[in-house]
Amino acid sequence: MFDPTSTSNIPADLEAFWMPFTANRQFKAKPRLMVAAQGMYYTTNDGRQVLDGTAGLWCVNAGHGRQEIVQAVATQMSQLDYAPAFQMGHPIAFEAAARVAKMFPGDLNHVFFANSGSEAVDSALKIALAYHRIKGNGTRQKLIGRERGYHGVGFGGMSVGGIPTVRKFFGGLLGGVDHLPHTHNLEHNAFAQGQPQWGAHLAEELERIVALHDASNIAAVIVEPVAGSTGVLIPPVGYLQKLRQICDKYGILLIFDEVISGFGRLGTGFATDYFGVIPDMVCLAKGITNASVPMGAVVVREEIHKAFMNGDENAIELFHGYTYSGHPVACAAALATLDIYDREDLFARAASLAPYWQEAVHSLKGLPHVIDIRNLGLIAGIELEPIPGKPTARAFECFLRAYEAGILIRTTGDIIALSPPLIIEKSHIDQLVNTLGDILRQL
Ligand code: PXG
Ligand code: PLP
Repeated sequence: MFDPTSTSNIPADLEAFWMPFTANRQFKAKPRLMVAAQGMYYTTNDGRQVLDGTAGLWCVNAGHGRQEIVQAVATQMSQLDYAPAFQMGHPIAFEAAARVAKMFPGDLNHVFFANSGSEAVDSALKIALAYHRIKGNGTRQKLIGRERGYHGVGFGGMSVGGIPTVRKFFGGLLGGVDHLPHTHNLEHNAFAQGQPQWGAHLAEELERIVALHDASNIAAVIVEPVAGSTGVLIPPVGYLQKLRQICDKYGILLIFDEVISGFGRLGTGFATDYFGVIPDMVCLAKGITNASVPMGAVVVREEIHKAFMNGDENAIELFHGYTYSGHPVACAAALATLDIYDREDLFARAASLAPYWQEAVHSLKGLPHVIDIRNLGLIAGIELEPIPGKPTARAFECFLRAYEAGILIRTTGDIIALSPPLIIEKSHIDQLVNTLGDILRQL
């Protein structure tokens, strides 16, 4: 039997669990199991402390084992475990929505709850389509994503997403989708610190897409303000502003997928604040509950929400929702999490650490195989030269050695992505970067 308190046990049956986004056979031959976590560190099944350089999967922004969240969740679960989400309510969902809405500027003031980033994305895309239809613009059905974008794994998010392996096995996907080019360019931007100077003009490709399809057929553009999953692509200076201008010019909704960039990752509440660009909808997940309980959300502008609140008062305005939309336990976790962010001023803390972080990660320049380093807020991407004929192998080897050496990093392709909890100390940054440097030197 698996004893979750033991630090050495490996479950006898590893077979039944089909692991997500994992090389299952390789993993099960030599499992890497976490059995506990506190603050900046995981405890592994073989009893080692591993520094969390990735905040789980970009989500444990307040660090691990936060007792305030544990207490809030336990209290909520004993008081009201669940109530129907459709045609019924419970107070804490309203409280959580108002609290999230208050974090956003302008008229981004309504919140639709989901249970993951993927669901948040599919909800936003559906709201965009329904909005245009309700406004009498039912021909606006095309959705525009971006090459190398990641928007989760629902059919909507997969279709607007631009990572080939996430798409190619799954048939025709949604029709009527087109993609902007990605902004990655080593020739112009290698080793840029913070936002690269070159590339704002790539937003003008949206003009070409509009010319091709006509604005009257386009519902929305969705982008990650900072692309995470694909290996950390920082938007060039002026790029997001230009996208906003072109969307405005043609009545196209702009959706920011802030599943990773939200909740302090850039040293501000959201990328929306960092770049000073206000989209029409924002997708959230991950850091909204510090990853303690699954939750996703879409923040929607007043004008969009208002368009639905018309017609017969008995009519359901949006035929969309999840059994667990606004789940009381997730809402309790969200409120406790947002309290921690406020009380410990963690977004400002991330901003104040960002210069040290930038200097630390860029100190790896010049080490073997490192062909680019990029950073913003408490994010870094370190791109390695692939082994000829063996893409991803070099970075994955680096990941395995890092785990053995006591640091958790994330790799995608041949890119190392770092995104630590915002509670990280300078000494942890040193540990992370020095350990990684040693590994790169020996790779
Ligand atoms: N949008 C964005 C921008 C994301 O980064 C999703 C949507 C989907 O969220 P869910 O909760 O359905 O997974 C994501 C998720 C990685 C990594 O290592 C990134 C994600 C998930 C898992 C791993 O880059 N992003
Ligand atoms: N499948 C079936 C058969 C269902 O009855 C439901 C919800 O009632 C779902 C899927 C969707 O589940 P959820 O609301 O948790 O997304």
